[in-house]
Amino acid sequence: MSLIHAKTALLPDGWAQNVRVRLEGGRIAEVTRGAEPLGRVVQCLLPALVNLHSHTFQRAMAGLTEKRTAGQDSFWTWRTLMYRFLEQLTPEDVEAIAAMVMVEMAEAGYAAVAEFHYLHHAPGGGVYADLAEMSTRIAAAAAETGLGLTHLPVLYERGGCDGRALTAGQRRFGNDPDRFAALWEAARQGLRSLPADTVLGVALHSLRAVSPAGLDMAAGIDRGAPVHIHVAEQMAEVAEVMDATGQRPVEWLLRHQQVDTRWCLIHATQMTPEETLALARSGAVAGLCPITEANLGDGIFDGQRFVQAGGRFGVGSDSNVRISLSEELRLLEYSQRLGLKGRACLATTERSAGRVLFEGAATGGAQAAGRASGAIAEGLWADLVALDLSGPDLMGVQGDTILDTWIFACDDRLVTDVWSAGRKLVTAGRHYARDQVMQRYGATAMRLRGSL
Ligand code: NGQ
Ligand code: ZN
Repeated sequence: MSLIHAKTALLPDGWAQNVRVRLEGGRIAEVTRGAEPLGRVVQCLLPALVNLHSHTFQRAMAGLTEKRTAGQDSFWTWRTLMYRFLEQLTPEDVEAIAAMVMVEMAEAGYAAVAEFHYLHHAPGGGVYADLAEMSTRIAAAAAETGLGLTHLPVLYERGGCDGRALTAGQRRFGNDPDRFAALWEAARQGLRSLPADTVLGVALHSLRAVSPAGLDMAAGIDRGAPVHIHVAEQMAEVAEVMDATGQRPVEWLLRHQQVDTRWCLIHATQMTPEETLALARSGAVAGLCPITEANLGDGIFDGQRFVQAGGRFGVGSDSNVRISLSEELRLLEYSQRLGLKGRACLATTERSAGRVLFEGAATGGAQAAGRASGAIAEGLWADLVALDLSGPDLMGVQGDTILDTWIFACDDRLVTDVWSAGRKLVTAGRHYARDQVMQRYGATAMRLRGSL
């Protein structure tokens, strides 16, 4: 059992002062307002977020893809570089990179990650002795770093909507539905040694890479588990799905699957207003990755319309080109401002932009990850983050302005402490395993960088 005392805390019904949180068995056992200071004293306590979309391995190519390679570089030329990069990754590399990413996520204020995991096989496409070798490596990184894990093995069947074969660069991802079912079961075994907050879900890579039959099979593999899919990220993707089905990707998915609260639609940057409203009504989470979407030139999510219609959203760091929770939320709001030529686009009359962003991403991220968290409330996992309010920007600041100042004027260096299901990951801004993880990562990344 342990106690945290927060001078100010964001509770489900708003800000409260002198809040004592009692942790037991990884969960929040009791929340008391107006308490005397006992236990670990922090200045500001918030629910820690789930990072709802990540491909950890892409972290090691951050910064290496910003040069001109074609007449006009694009998402698709970046993808070619990404395929070239991943060709040489060993299981040891994948584990070393994942551990580094998880340390960085924790230090940014995330308590958990939903890892959209599609790099399954050996170079050339041969299977490892353990079909879920790579999943087991992600699990090992989670065990070493303590970050909460929602593991999402990804079905990837084909090179495009017309059923074309996988290209050489895609062979490491490929499975037919039967082998995928076996891999998914093996992944469950690989997660066995992880703590009780671990979740196994499922993902479909995209409507390009998964057949309608594959989609039915994977979405039905566990009716209680989260289902994620990359949807409508690029214009060329919309055109390809239109060509094959006569419908736009989000439109097609909403008509052909029972898209409800266990679904998370990643990106959804290309939607008509009708699709945006229909997605908001479905109860599914829109998984937004504003930093990566900007980096890859995806376009702008129709956020104001979606949020005003009651749509649920969360944020993820996707390519991990930069891992920063505050920047992810800032860019989500700023992209709306740039598109709409307005200000405070996601704010309501009662709640500031920072508050809407943070609370929305807290509850949406938890829903998308199938994780009982996202608020400081009894019974939920103790996923908590503490901020330092003693610096020049935050001295004397209260309420929603704390979140606005963190998100729009500061960065993740305000994060002092992070707990994931009660595990203490970060103290004084540093993850407990940072040194050992960084040493291993440094050697790995130096070697890999030569390939791009
Ligand atoms: C991925 N990334 O799977 O890593 C994709 C690129 C694709 C993003 N969608 C590959 N951001 O979509 O085919
Ligand atoms: Zn992605």
